[in-house]
Amino acid sequence: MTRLTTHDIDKLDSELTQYNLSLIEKTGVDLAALASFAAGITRESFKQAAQNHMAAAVPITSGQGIIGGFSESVQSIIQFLGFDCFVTRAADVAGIAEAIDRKASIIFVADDDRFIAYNVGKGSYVDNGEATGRGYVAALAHMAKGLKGQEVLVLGAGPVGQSAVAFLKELGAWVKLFDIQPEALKAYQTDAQVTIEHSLLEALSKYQFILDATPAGGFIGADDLPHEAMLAAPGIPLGLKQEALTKYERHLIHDPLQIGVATMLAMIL
Ligand code: 2YJ
Repeated sequence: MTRLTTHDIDKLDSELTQYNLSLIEKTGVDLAALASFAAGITRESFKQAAQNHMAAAVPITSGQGIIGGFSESVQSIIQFLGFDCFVTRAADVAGIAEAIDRKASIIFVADDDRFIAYNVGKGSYVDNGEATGRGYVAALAHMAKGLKGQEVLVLGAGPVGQSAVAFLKELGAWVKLFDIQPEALKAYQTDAQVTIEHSLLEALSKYQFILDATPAGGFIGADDLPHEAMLAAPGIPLGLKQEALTKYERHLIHDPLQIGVATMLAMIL
């Protein structure tokens, strides 16, 4: 799993408005609408829920430690969606205690392996991998003006890819799934809505709609994809090579944190 760096997120806060406008341009809807759709709630009820919640982001020092600006970026995204959110002064367990003392009802915490949003009242949590998979499918579905009956290539059968496959199936898409590790595909061998792809290059050339949930960077060239390709790419670093990025930028959804965090929030309410 890729670990974010400060560099990935250093402009996130100041560019959220612009980011949201570019999402609208590409998908027709904004971040709140995509997250609501991914969570299966209405945009109205998402907006409404902001009145009843206080969120907190707790920095976690374990493993490789705090990523400068990570908790603050989570806070910015949540505030951008109209919710109150604070970053705790204390880290780790003391930070969780502080969040609860200060009446947080939703707590965001991440270490090197997991990133979760915990609903204090309900005692339930949402994982970033699952939320990211759903959120990017929501973005791709809007870009494609619906995915029912469409073929969608999913690259990577890790937590994000698995969640994407599940949501694509809910939406009635035909999933084409590739992973460099064949063991990761075992669970899908008898799935009538999922076809396993064995050649990456062949698969890339065949499908218009692509969800890249791999942690691999720079493996998709400009000539590898159909001209009309649309991509949702949660993976970091980006799978597209520079020349492919230039060619497909207007039909590419890719961000370090925004869609995942927004969808975690919508799902945990
Ligand atoms: O609190 C902090 O600043 C750090 N402990 C944050 C660590 C963030 N974690 C990651 O970037 C990991 N890759 C986990 C993210 C899971 C994404 N599905």
